[in-house]
Amino acid sequence: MDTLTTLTKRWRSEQLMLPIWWEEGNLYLLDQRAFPFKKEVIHVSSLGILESAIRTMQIRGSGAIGLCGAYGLYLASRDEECTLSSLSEVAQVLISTRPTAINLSKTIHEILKFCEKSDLSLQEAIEQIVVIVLERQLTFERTLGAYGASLIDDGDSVLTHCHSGAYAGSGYGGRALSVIRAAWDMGKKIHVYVSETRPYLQGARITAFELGQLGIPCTLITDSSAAFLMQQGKIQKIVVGSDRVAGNGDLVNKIGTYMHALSANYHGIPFYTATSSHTIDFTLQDGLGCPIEYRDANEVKQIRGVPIALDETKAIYPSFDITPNVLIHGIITEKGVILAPYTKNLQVLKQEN
Ligand code: RUB
Repeated sequence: MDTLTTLTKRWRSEQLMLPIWWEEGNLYLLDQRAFPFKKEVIHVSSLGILESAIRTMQIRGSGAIGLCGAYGLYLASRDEECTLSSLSEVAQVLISTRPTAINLSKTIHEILKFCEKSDLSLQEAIEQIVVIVLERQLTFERTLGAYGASLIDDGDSVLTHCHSGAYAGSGYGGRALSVIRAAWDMGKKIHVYVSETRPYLQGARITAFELGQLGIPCTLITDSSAAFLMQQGKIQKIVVGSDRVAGNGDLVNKIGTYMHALSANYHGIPFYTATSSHTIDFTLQDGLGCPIEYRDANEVKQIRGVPIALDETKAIYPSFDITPNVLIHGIITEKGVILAPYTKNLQVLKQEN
């Protein structure tokens, strides 16, 4: 079995685009706030640096922050005085950094549970389970990508929102871009519309950049252009990622997702979310029960530090929204494409949780 060091080496040789990695005894991540103009590497020499990187969205995306939780526990376990109880405290701090994407808390709880049962030392146990978590996530991305690609036709223009790609996941394609990447690799001549995703601009800064690196043709649009392009017959499919999916199939994802789903529904365009079993929250009967993160409203009043509104202007910044299951054509997972009725059909993923 790989260690974290050998896993990174192997993944590098597979040309994966890693958002966070372990190398020569140190943890590193790419500062996604610097994209697309610079690739700035942050040396994560302490838990405080990691915690702040998640809170300030130097690293973001549901899959990637789940991996941050895993690496954070590993970092903590390298302290000789680390115990299961001090690890639980670290876990609480990490979980508190971002409330909506469920991968963070689920991954952390899975690791703590594994450690409680393991006969290995805490550090060895955590390294073993972190490698398992990383490998599994990459496998999920590739598998769900292949299932999702079957829904995309040659010649389609696909709209995606926010950034659900390699840098938001383990390094292959996250979720939505795994589908797009797999379709492209199958030889389907597709084109991607990328909505910019105000205010952090994940679409403009990261999705367009990543698609460019893969050589997949894409066009950047403002978030508000999507309905018009659908009306003009320019968009054939919509594929987005997922921060959490409730047991009934309601989707919690980046703010603006709901608006795209409503437009798609009106125009009869299939709207899909790509996800995996560890993002389904079976404790949530519907999406309305999901905690929605509100971020600093000042981010709405500026674009990359440049003010666009008066200081006294009031703003609000809900970071995620809830798309009701009736607007979702299918849920792409590592076990195939799940169709409605979701409460019943998602059960196939339950044992994975
Ligand atoms: C990220 C976001 C992405 C999801 C889905 O939000 O909403 O659409 O994480 O991507 P933020 P994936 O940028 O605020 O973290 O399903 O691939 O994780």
